[in-house]
Amino acid sequence: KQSVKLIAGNWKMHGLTASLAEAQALQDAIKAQSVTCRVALCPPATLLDRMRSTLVGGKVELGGQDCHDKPQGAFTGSVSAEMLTDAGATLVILGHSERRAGFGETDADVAAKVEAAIAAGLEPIVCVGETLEQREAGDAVAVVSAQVAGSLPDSLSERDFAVAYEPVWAIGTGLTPTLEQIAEVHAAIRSAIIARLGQGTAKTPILYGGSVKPDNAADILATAEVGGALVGGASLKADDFLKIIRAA
Ligand code: G2H
Repeated sequence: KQSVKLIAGNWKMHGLTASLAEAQALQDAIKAQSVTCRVALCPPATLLDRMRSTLVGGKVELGGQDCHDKPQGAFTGSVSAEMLTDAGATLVILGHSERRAGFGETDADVAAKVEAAIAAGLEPIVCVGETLEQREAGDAVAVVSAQVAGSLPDSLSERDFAVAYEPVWAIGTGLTPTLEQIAEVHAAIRSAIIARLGQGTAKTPILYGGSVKPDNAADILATAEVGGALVGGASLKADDFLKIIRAA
């Protein structure tokens, strides 16, 4: 349904009150230039509400980085999708490899969180990606296709969402796949999304993530089936993130 590129910043566990100045600088720069892509920031949940107040009236969308699959309850330390919405988020990153690897999230867990997110009116960005071991074994396409099939619930077919291809070995390492490798996996992801949810998802954005920087963003964003970027480290400074946004 969408064709405008989405550039989303994933701040991970970085960001205190002082970081709101970076978000403000980003918004001011976007307003001053004619930026046509969608821009989102996904700060720690503690900053969402204040970031909403800081960025009022601008075009920067806000997202969470994870949510629980239940709307509320005795789940100490967790944040629900509805709480993210309440704090100003319209998107949520789900199934990031740091959640899959560090918190044991399975495809079924991710699918349940996606259900919770769409019930709360959030647009999920569902992350998939192979490890270096899987790539070297020639399994990248199979692994990623299986993650897509297992992480996208039926109820997404009528909803806006995005998939992000984030090869685990490219995250925070400065390494990136070749443009040919990105194109190959993005084509496979497109096929897997359509196989799972039908032709209505032929334009669902497939973002690339993993060491996207100002100097490689233009080439990556011009690659076939790359509908945007999920940016970690380079989204923390407004200047760097802006250069990536301008490349979209
Ligand atoms: C991948 C990415 C953002 P970075 O995790 O989700 O981080 O750009 O720092 O590799």
